[in-house]
Amino acid sequence: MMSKRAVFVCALAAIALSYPSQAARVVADYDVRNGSFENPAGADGATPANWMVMTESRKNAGIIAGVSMTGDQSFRFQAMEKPNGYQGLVQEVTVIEKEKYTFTVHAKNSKSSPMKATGVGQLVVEWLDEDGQEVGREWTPHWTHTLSRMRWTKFQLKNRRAPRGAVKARVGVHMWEGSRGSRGEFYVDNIAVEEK
Ligand SMILES: [Ca+2]
Repeated sequence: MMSKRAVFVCALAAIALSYPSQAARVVADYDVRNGSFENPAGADGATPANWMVMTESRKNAGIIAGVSMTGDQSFRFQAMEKPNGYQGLVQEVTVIEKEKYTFTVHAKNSKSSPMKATGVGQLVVEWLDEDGQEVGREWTPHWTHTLSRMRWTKFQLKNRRAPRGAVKARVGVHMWEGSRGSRGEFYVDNIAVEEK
């Protein structure tokens, strides 16, 4: 027979175990994690938590402290000055087929080292099936050297329906340097996914 104290401890354990699952239900699976790049904090140049960074040069893509739309940090893409150079920032989120989603990113050009030449940035969403195969793709127009250095510009894919078979969306910001390579840098902050 269990003592009263043992029963109390078991009850506490049950409560503790129940909280993570409730919290997980509140946080929508379709939204990106760390969309404002505040984690890890104070980590200039670091790879942001929850995101995958694809680059041939680690120093050219990472968190930048002191430049932000909200919080203290954003993500910086700096040109590698390489023809056809490519860098990407990617996170996969869970979606439900036929539901509609809106994907948002905010981008700003650099005041001190603005984008030059053939470089562009873009928000790209790839719909993936349960085997990880692409079943559809959405993209915003490119931003170029004309991107504002003064204010954050919103780029959005509104009310896009997840195609049949889609279980994930791979949300990505890409920098392409184009045929001549690019110079300069731009920043992105407040990436979000909303369900309609
Ligand atoms: Ca931020």
